[in-house]
Amino acid sequence: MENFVNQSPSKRLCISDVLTSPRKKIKVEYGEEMTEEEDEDAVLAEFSHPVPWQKIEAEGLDLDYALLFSKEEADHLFKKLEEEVMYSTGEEAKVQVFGKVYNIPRRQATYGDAGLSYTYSGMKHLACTWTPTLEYIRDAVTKTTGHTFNFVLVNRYKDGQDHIGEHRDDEKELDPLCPIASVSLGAARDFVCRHRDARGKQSCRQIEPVKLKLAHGSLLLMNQPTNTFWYHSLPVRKKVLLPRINLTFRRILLNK
Ligand SMILES: O=C(O)CCC(=O)C(=O)O
Repeated sequence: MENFVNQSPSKRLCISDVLTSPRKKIKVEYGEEMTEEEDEDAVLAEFSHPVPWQKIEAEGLDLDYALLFSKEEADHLFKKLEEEVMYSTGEEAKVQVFGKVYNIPRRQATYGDAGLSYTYSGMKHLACTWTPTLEYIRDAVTKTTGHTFNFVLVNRYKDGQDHIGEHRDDEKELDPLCPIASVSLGAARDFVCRHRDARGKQSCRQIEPVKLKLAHGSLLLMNQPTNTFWYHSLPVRKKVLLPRINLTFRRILLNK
């Protein structure tokens, strides 16, 4: 298996250029950090879901990764989302790439505050009203990170054939001060980040991709300026037979 930065506790520590003491740090609200030894009790008192964070850094890349929900809670949330989320059909289930329109290789839905919309890959997506489970997860992410979100993009991958190609979430209507918070439920999937200067045949630099396995119940924060310099994708994995739901909570700027 390749260099996955969160593959196993023993492997984590080998990749010292992208990780900073993953087991020693707990991230607290508004980005401060303190050691477990120093103030574990205060952290446990403050958050309903105490989460050990891993910081993953590379040139222009800044990610935080943690397990947010226990297996039991994640199982329950997955089941509730399967009941509640209504996925897009028709034109909204298509994507435009270099002027050509394709069916997306997964299912998608957009939820958020009243009146919000988000345009990506050439299609405008209106927000449906938050469901109770999406609100619950959004509030758990806010409680843990200190950031508020007014929109979520839901991606459902029926199995490892479903995927998302390399892209950046760099639309101008996204608030640059707010990270994109990605919650994963269901089958663990590989998540690959590639620097914009190290992509394809025209690549002008050799920069190693950063690869993570996004676990059931996990939370990944894509902090600034990650989406300026790095593309991300969820590649096809034929051996994955189970479904996965991913929620990317975002803050959309009003009047953009
Ligand atoms: O499913 C994932 O983990 C990735 C989703 C994604 O790339 C996006 O919502 O922009």
